[in-house]
Amino acid sequence: MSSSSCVVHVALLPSAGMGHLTPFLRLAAMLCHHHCHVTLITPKPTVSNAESMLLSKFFSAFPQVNQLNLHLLPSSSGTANADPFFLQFDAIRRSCHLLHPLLSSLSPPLASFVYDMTLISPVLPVATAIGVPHYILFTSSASMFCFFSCFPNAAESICDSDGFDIPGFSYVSKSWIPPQLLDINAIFRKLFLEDSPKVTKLDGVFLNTFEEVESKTLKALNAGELVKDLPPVHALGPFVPCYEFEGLCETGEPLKWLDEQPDGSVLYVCFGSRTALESNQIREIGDGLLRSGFRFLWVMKGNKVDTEDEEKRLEGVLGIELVEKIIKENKGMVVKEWVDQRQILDHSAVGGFFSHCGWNSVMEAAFYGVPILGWPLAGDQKINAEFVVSNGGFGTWKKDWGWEGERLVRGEEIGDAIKELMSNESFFAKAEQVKMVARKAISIGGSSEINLHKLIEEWKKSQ
Ligand code: UPG
Repeated sequence: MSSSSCVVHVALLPSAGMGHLTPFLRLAAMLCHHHCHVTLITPKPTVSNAESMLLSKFFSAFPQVNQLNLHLLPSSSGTANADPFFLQFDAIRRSCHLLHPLLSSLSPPLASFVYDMTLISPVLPVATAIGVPHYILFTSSASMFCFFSCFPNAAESICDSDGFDIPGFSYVSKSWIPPQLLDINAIFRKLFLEDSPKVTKLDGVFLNTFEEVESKTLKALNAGELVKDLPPVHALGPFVPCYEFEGLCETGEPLKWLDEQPDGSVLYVCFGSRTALESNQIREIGDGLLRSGFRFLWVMKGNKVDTEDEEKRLEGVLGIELVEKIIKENKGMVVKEWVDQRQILDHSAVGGFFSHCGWNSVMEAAFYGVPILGWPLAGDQKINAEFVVSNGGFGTWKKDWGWEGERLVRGEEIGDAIKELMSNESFFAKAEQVKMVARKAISIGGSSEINLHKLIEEWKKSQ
């Protein structure tokens, strides 16, 4: 087939957790809007309730998308204390050989296969055997991708040095490197060491970022300055939150409450889909919010994995005294449930975001123009927090607060940091600028839109 008008068939394979699933579904929606035929491979069962709800909403909104279930083999390294999302990465990796019969029988034949960054080693032989152009969606920043692709070379020396330099970004100090990557026995480090050298075997890398905010880093990557023979790295973001399927829940009460607050007055507090802080730290946050004197909407998570029958009452985690104080001061709302973050960030009452700096949250804040107070807790989040400061200037982060659980961050420190964010006009101005640039990148003729368009044209030609 060589017609340029033929339908392009793209298969997508996400990995575990909302932080990985959400960008895949947003990419799938973009491809549908560009008239591609999309097959979404869904590893089953999912870990969290939020993932299964999002998938069912997605398939109702996009009935034209072909769903293929990948029935997972049990994980090999299951222990009671292991992170359930890492166990799921492992289970998906161990089940990837099952993809060959699923993919090779697809009709029309695939023009492209996009899979999660955590699946490189096991998917590579399958994609190569089928002979389809294949790409990873790296669900973090270009700076983090630099770190990922250089990690094997740097791994030995990092342990004995203070850090290393990412072109166009910053010097990454050793304390920003997630502790699991410095632990020679950690699954996460093994995955990095095994997968990273294989990036040169891909046909390309997709990123949920945009050229205007990470241009030097993207240029350095694409000029081969970091890794020889690296395939093209394509910035396709920011991926737009999709009104067609993302209303996971009603988010009724928080939105009603926001409607009653003055413009720009509320700090939104949420640490992503999989962070459950210790209860003493949660209480310090509550104390800090009250001390700041600002209005707040706080989405609290009691468990790493959300379940359908989760306890929604707050007293158990916050303590009755703090709950009563919050009610008495009448300045904040606390919920212990999944909210529709996109609707909250888009609300005119929201003037700041106290975030763990998961990459999706950072891109959403950029898209909606909301300044960030970053408290990076794990993984790529310190690098993402530094992005907010050095690439967009639309926020700040506290470098001495440490990783999750490293030390108890006191309410006083939290209150001061909130005041610093919410009282600084320049953060709002910068956030507004980033929002304009983000929206331009994805509009017709914008850098990310052009990049996606070019890819689809390439796939059409190569069919
Ligand atoms: N979200 C909601 N409602 C909630 C909580 C979260 O809609 O109540 C959404 C949020 O809008 C975002 C996603 O869930 O789209 C969460 O993603 P992210 O902000 O990236 O955080 P994590 O869930 O923690 O993401 C994991 C890693 C993070 C990494 C990211 C992408 O923890 O460090 O950057 O995956 O690889």
